[in-house]
Amino acid sequence: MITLYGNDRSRATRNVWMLEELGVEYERNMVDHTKGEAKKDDFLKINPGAKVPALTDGDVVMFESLAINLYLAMTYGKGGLWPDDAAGQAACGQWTMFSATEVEPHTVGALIELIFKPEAVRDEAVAQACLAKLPPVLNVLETTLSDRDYLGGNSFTAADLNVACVVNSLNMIGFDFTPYPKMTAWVKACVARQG
Ligand SMILES: N[C@@H](CCC(=O)N[C@@H](CS)C(=O)NCC(=O)O)C(=O)O
Repeated sequence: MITLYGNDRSRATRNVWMLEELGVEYERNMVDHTKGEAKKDDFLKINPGAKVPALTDGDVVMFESLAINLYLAMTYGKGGLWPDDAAGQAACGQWTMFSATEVEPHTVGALIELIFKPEAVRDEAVAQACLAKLPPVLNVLETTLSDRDYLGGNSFTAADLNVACVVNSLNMIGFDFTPYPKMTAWVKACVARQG
C-alpha cells in the first residue's frame, strides 16, 4: 500500500493530484508540519529533512514532491502520464527540473512574503523581487505552448502536472496572468482535470 505523508496545507496536494490521475490506491498520513509533526522521530526515519510530503510504497521511501510524482508516474502511469519513449520521458525530467529550479523558488518566495508570513513580518520588497523574476520564466511556457497543447506534446503527462501545480499556486496571490494567454489556457485545462 502507498502512504502519502503530509496534509492538504502542504505540497502533498500535488501528489494527491498525481495519485488521483493514476487511479491507484493509497492512504494518507496527515502529518502537520505546522505543528512540528514532521520533526518527530518516526517521521524523521522517512525524511531526515523533517519536511512533507513524503511517500512510502513497499520498500520505496521518498521525499521531494516533484520527484515523488515522477516515481508515481513511471511506476503506475506507463504509456500515459509517463510516456513510453525516451524523448517523452526526458521531457518529464526537463520540465520537472524547470519547475523546481526556475519557477518554484520565485512563486514560493512571493507567497511566503504576501500570504504565508504573519502580516507584521512580511517584506513587500522581497515579494516584488521574486515576482520580477517570473516574466522570463513564464515566457518560456508561453512560447512552448504556442504550438502545442501540452508541454511534452499532444497529451497530458507528468511534465504538465509538475509545472502546472507550481504555476497555479500564483492564483493564491491574485497574480495577473493576462500577458500569458496560452499558458493561462493550459494551466486552467490542467487544473480542471482534478475535478
Ligand atoms: N522541495 C520540497 C519542499 C518541502 C517543504 O518545504 N515542505 C514544507 C511543507 S509544503 C514543510 O514541510 N515545511 C516544514 C519546514 O520547513 O520546517 C518538496 O517539494 O517536497
